[in-house]
Amino acid sequence: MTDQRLSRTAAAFETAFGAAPTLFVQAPGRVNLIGEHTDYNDGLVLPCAIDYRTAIAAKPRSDRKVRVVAADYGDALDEYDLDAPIDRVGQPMWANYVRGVVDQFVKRGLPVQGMDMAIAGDVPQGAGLSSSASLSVAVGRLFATLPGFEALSPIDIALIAQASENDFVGTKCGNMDQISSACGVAGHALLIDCRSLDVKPVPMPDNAAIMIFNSNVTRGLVDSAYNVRREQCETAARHFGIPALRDLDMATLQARAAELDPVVLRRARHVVTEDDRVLAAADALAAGDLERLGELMAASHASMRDDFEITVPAIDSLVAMVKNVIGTQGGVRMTGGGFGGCVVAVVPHALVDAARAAVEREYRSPDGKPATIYVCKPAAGAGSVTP
Ligand code: GAF
Repeated sequence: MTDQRLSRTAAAFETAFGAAPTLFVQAPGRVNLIGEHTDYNDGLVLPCAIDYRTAIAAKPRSDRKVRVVAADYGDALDEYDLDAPIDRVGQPMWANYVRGVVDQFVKRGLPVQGMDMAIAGDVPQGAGLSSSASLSVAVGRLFATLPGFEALSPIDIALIAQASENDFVGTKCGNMDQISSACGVAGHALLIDCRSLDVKPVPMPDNAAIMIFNSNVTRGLVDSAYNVRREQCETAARHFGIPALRDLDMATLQARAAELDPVVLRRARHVVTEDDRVLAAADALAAGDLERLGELMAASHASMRDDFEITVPAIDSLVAMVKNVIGTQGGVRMTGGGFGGCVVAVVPHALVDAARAAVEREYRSPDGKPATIYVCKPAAGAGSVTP
């Protein structure tokens, strides 16, 4: 077994349950190239699944018991019965991502059976790279291998994972992270229409690498700030009598700007302009036009900083450091929910080392930490794996 994640899950499984697992699944994290806070506005996003994943080794049981061991959390065990109500637990938090998906399956009347599972992963946690979505999607993908689940598509699994996070875990996220994890295509970004759920793979240019710089700035108050942004977007949509900001255009927004609270106006302007940038960025990526992609990523970052107000000074400085190295030859912006987390850059392979060296030399978080740097490849979505 060469994949380190799989061998760790297999070892944790055998230690905890005294038998060998019979099923292996994995689901990737994601990085969003452009299209931030547009998913819950029914808009457009351009993420890709990354080659950092959550893996599960499992064995179906003949009874109604679920036992889950977390190799990344000291082999902590969570155990429950499918015939009793599945409750949210205070601790450990990871257990809720598994419980929530199982609960969704039960509520949808799917023929869930008992299962032993061991989980391990290498998606950086708390960095905005969707480690939790990858866990939820991996659990969904695991149960989807059982008889009676054949009709579930990758989008169904993504929506079940999102429903679990919304209703069980209590995070009011959109659908981008789960769709990216469930539907990723190796070597491609995904142009996702978060309303129609259409997913269009866009090839990554051969000459470009994806770099992720984790600022190691803790994303404080991220949930409450995220929810406030959502409410402001919903306020703007209600004002215009439309289902979501996806349905607003710039001409209408400009003509009726004076009707809106200035903060709500800025939030709406970010979403409307960001949707346009996503479409243009997908075209630029498909054409291998890194200069145009760079302009769009810069405009996206400025919009997140000035209109949506979700960047922080350390992130702005990290973006400037990378931009200084890549100039017009690629793009860089904050990625994910905001208030810290990661910066993503699409850069020619030839500039990877220079960008890394500049950030290693120049960047420190407010509490003195260097950035953690990843070079990743757009990866395939969740699936079964043969060890
Ligand atoms: C988080 C959410 F989970 C996503 O749904 C999305 O809204 C993103 O923030 C911002 O684009 O990752």
